[in-house]
Amino acid sequence: MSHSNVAEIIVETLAQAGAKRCYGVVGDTINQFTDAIRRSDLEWVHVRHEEVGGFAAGAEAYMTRELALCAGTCGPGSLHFVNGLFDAHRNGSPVVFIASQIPTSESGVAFPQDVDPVPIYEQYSVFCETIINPDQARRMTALAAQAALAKNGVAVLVVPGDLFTQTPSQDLPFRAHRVNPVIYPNELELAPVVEQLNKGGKISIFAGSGCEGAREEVMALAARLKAPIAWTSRAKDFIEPDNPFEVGMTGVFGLAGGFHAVGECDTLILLGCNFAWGQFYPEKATIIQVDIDPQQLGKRHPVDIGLMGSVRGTCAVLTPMLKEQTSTKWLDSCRKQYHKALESTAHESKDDNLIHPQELTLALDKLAPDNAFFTADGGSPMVWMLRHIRTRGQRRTHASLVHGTMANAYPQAIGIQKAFPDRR
Ligand SMILES: Cc1ncc(C[n+]2csc(CCOP(=O)(O)OP(=O)(O)O)c2C)c(N)n1
Repeated sequence: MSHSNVAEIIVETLAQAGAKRCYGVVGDTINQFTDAIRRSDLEWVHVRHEEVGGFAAGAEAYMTRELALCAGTCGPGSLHFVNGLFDAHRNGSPVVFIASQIPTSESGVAFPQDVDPVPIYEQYSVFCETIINPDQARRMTALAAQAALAKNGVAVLVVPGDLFTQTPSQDLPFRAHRVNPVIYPNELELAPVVEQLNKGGKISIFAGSGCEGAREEVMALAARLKAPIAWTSRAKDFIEPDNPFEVGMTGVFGLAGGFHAVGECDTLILLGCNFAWGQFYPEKATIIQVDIDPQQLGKRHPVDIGLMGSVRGTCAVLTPMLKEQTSTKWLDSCRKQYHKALESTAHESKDDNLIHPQELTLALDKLAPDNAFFTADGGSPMVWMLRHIRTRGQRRTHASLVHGTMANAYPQAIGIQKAFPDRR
């Protein structure tokens, strides 16, 4: 017989998995859970609207790569998290969301506030299950945390309010396991890639968010191929700093350098890149795609060679197999276009008395510390941030880039500030 109740077991299992704080609004069906948090080392962060909690948890988890939590009351409380948590999930943030539910005795009889969160959250989550028996509490919580951390997304745990105070008949030591394997293609799979890249010509790299933690390896590949590196908005922080191959973004946020590097190359290497707008892919080039998730291969545009592997692991084995290219003509032309376009969009209109947003962004870029975090709302603010804030190593940027919602910047900043109180 366990001495802990379900609320205490959930809190303990999540803290063990690395969680530090939980965002939400207290009340009715969640009260026993928040009381267990009060008696633990976890911090409860009160918000006025749950959407803020979803954004804050998502941004905290995005920047720390550790678990962040949020918790909602039954019905409207848990519903309010939708935009924040869809954003967190689509940004690849490991978050566990405790969606409390009406008491089991009232289930199925249209009790006030009854809303089934499962069909809502299962479409954008890595785990979405209900604890229906106290004996499941530790196992289900461990599996939720494990799914969020391993699959980088939101895990939803639905808990009827009356279960929180119940005590399981047995409580086995289930816990979340963390994995971090190095995955790369075998030699047979790499052979056609080596053959294609050794032909030389106009080779470009298009780096996506899968390049997180792979900066050195991507740079070494570009150096060997003399390839310009274009990046997606979510790869900016990992690829932009101190990069002699930089050509910026393509697409509607991008500028000439990235647009030409991607659209007019002979060979395009997509590295952990899930760029969704087909019209910006090249018409004739040979396309090689590397992704840790094989389901992403050829998803956005037809590709010639699809490889499963982490960007870091794949570049590390591929680069030494390649001939060193010597001509920098293609790289130089793309870089020249990028820097020219960056300069001209930064100072678009100077002949009136208005403060143009690009100038304001440049001023922030100049004055902010080298390790500052920047968040920007959906709309043009995020375009100015992505173009004109130079990340310089420790700086980080965040916005609602896949979900594309609005009013995200302030709540995301709350979560980041909580996790990094000493940085701006
Ligand atoms: C929640 C939400 N509502 C509406 C939209 C559609 N939308 C995207 S950008 C935008 C305009 C944003 O306007 P503003 O904040 O003034 O920025 P700007 O016009 O400078 O882009 C709108 C309405 C959205 N993406 N998300």
